Amino acid sequence: MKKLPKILVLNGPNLNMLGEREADIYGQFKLRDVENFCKKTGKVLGLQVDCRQSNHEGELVTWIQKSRGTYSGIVINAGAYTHTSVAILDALKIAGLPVVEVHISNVYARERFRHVSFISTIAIGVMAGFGLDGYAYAIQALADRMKQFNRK
Ligand code: CA2
Repeated sequence: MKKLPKILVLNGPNLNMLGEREADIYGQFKLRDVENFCKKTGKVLGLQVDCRQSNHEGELVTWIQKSRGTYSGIVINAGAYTHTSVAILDALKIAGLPVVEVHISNVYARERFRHVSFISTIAIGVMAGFGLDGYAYAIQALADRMKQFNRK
């Protein structure tokens, strides 16, 4: 059987707490729902989606470093590390894969410190404010980009 292209979906700190608090900002769904939704979206698009979450910057960095050669693209909601982590930015640069940044909330309608993103400087695009759907849009964007590149 032909192997499907693989997409890595990464979630950062505190996203394991989804559905437990701040439902007004982040909705009522849980991380498990995000991951199942991403896998389902991938299946429809002919992609294998692997999902990981960590509260640790270094663990995220290691997974990103190792993604090269295995994955065709990365969807990342780095949580608060979005606004602080040069280490995650550098790892994404090293991996050299197309990246789509996701935020469940509209970070641009929130505190100013959330308007800054290290990741968006190298992302092909950013989905913010679309809740759970933002992950599906991000996977779709990677699938479209892969099709475009394979045509060339
Ligand atoms: O909107 C997003 O997806 C964020 O990446 C979420 C991060 C936040 O620091 C970013 O500025 C925007 C925080 C995730 C915290 O998740 C929680 C889940 C349940 C209860 C409380 C926080």
